[in-house]
Amino acid sequence: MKLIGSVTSPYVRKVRVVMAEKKLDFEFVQENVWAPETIIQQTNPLGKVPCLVMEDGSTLYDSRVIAEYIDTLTPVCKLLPPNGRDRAEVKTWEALADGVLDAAILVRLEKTLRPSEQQSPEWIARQWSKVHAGLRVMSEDLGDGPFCMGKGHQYTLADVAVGCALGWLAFRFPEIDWRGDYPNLARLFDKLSERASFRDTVPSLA
Ligand code: GSF
Repeated sequence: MKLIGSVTSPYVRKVRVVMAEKKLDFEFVQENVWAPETIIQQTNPLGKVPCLVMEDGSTLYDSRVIAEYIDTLTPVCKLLPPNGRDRAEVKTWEALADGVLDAAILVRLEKTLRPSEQQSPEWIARQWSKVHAGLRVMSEDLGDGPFCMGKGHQYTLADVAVGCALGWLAFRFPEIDWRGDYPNLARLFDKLSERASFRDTVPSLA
């Protein structure tokens, strides 16, 4: 399997963490989707990473589809409950974490790609409100539990997604004090950061 991605994308990181937890081998092919010469659309018409290319050349996107698929490949470290309400709950955590990222990334793109006179403060404020509401709900739902899913559950894809979202906020928007505002998210993040899967995929500019 070939994973097309970048070392800064939090969605790509989510897939890399899942691959590592499942102890699966893959080739990591780095692609700068913002470069004019990018060929990402040959594998993903949406022009986005991550994109998984399988042995027969067929492709999967986006990160949620890839993560769900990879979890079925081996029983090692099951990250999604098999069915029912629990599975939907893990997927909702993932949607929340990805949604926080979607909003924060829109802010980043607005601020980095648009000339300042064309930027919309209302649009930016709208996206920030999603980020802050999302963080608040993550913290409330985590409570004092050891992982995102409550009683009877261990580490799941919910924790992977939340860890990647928090890690990316720390990387691109260190001024957002989610650690100070939500010590329980900081506690979870620090615990996740000790795992080899997270340690080996810390976002970097290199
Ligand atoms: C988001 C992928 C995405 O926006 C997923 O895979 O979960 N819902 C999708 N990827 C960004 C890179 S990044 O900001 O992480 C991307 O490839 N953007 C290129 C573009 O043209 O939007």
